[in-house]
Amino acid sequence: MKIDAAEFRFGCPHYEDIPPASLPEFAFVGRSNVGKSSLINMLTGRKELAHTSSKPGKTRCLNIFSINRQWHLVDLPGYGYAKVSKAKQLDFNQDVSTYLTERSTLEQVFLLVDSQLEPLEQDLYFAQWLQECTVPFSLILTKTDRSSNTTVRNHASQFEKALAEWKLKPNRIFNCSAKTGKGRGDILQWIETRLPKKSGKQGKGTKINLNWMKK
Ligand SMILES: Nc1nc2c(ncn2[C@@H]2O[C@H](COP(=O)(O)OP(=O)(O)O)[C@@H](O)[C@H]2O)c(=O)[nH]1
Ligand SMILES: [Mg+2]
Repeated sequence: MKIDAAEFRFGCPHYEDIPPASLPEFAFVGRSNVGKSSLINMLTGRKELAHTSSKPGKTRCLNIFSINRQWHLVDLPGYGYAKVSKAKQLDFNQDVSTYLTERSTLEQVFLLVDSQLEPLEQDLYFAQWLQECTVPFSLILTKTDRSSNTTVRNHASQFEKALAEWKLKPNRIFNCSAKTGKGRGDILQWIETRLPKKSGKQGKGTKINLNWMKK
């Protein structure tokens, strides 16, 4: 998939304020600092689209980007904030969990995990929760350029083992590096196969709900 257009559409901490469901959505989520913003910039080929920050917990909004006016990339707040209060953390998680369980156009979640680390319980619990809520997900092992191929392979197979033990079934597992661009083609191609085929005809009678703009 060639990315012709990537535009920031909307950013808000609360689920009830986000625009009504329209295009197919692919959401990206993971612990703070896992490399989510860097990956989004790498996938879209835009250097500053998702703000890359070294401060954990800075991305607190559900951010929606329109890609090729065909699908939405949704950047969800990271979980496991170190520097936000427990009460706030709960707040953010509530909005994320509502989004993940109620958004009708959500096609799939990409759960990012750090390839430099052995599988973390926190990530496995999150994957378990997704599966219990019947939210389809794939795993992305990030920052593969930072370790040797052997280390990445070891961690990947530890992950596969843990997934089997926890009876978790991701659609796919991708290896990625925002630095080298590894995995970009695979992920974009995978997303493309999930998009409705372009018919060349205008969709008839598609009602757009604009109520949210009137608030
Ligand atoms: N070498 C390398 N560094 C990365 C990669 N992805 C992210 N980083 C670095 O990891 C840190 C956290 O990345 P960021 O994208 O802000 O993580 P986020 O908190 O999940 O959005 C930053 O210093 C990035 O430059 C990668 O693929 N390779
Ligand atoms: Mg970020």
